[in-house]
Amino acid sequence: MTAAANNAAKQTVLSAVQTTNNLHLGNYLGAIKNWVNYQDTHDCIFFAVDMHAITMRQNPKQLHENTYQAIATYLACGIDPKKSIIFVQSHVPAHAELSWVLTCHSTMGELSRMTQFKDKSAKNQSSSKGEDSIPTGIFTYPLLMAADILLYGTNLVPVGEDQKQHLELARDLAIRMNSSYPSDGFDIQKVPHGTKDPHALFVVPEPLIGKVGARIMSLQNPEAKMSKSDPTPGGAVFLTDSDGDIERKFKRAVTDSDTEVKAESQSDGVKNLIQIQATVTGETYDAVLNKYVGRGYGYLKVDTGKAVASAIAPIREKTAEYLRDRSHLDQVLKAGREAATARAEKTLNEVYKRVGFVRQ
Ligand code: AQP
Repeated sequence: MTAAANNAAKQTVLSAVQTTNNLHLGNYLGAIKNWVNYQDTHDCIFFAVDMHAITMRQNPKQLHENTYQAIATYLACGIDPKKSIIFVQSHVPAHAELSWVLTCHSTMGELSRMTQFKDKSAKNQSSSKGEDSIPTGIFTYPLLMAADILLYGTNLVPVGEDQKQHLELARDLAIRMNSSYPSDGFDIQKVPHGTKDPHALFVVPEPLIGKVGARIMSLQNPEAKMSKSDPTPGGAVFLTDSDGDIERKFKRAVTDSDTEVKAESQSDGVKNLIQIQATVTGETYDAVLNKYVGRGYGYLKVDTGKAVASAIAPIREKTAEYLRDRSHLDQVLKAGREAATARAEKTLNEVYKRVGFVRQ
């Protein structure tokens, strides 16, 4: 059965977080909090992406620890191995294998147009070494991401604004491969325009926009998204931070040169604080805004810090508990690896067969 045919009653949702550092408030509010809700309505696949993480040089011990930390955090946030497939990307070799096939079906031009490649390579480019300082993995990263998605017959991919272009590439590749490699007896050239191969190789994935926390910004540079690799101290609130650290980070959050909250317009820093408080408490943006209009920024910072600290505390405690029992985490990962491998290998076999590789 091809991945396309493997579309059971529920639609498949797939998402992941890179293991470049501990997870932060943006990962929780923008991604994992939504994943928890999808579990009751969708066929869910969530994994930790260690292979993407090494596109930038990582400390091996730290990467190893971050990977367990990510899986423990998923469980602590409510991702349930009985409802979802949970695994580590490098445990399923089909990701790297399909990525190579996709590499051979993409062009330098389309990868060069990826804005994340342009941004990350600009950051990485030292004046003395030029292009020699840009890891090739940053360039080919979207192809591994396309493989992650296409292996599982994914219908829906929860994506942030910054990942939309990569999803678009995954869609283009799925369409290109479906038309280049139709199923036996289905000649795409000889059928009426627009006819769909009922046994298409890949499902063409769609973006899924989450209900909450679309984009959480850095507390120190509110024009940039909160990021694991942000070097500015206090910019990111990690899910491992103590209550005291969280409250301190919010007290020091950058706002603007005004002193009090205005009803008519808010700076990026103030908007971010309101958005975070609203997402954490479940209130609307306007309801939070109305509580602070005419009051000093300090009140908004303190209350938001407290709200975030009380939302994160149970996650931090449960994560630490899961991390104390590595053999349980390993069992969860083994079951996840087996379930993911079974699905991924079906797709990969079909891909290899259709491109003409000899199968044994
Ligand atoms: N600031 C954010 N606000 C809302 N959602 C966010 N996500 C990440 N940052 C925010 C969402 O979390 C999921 C996993 O993202 P990721 O960690 O794999 O990669 P990223 O988007 O590149 O996150 P970082 O923290 O910026 O990682 P580094 O610094 O390692 O590159 C995605 O769904 C993402 O939208």
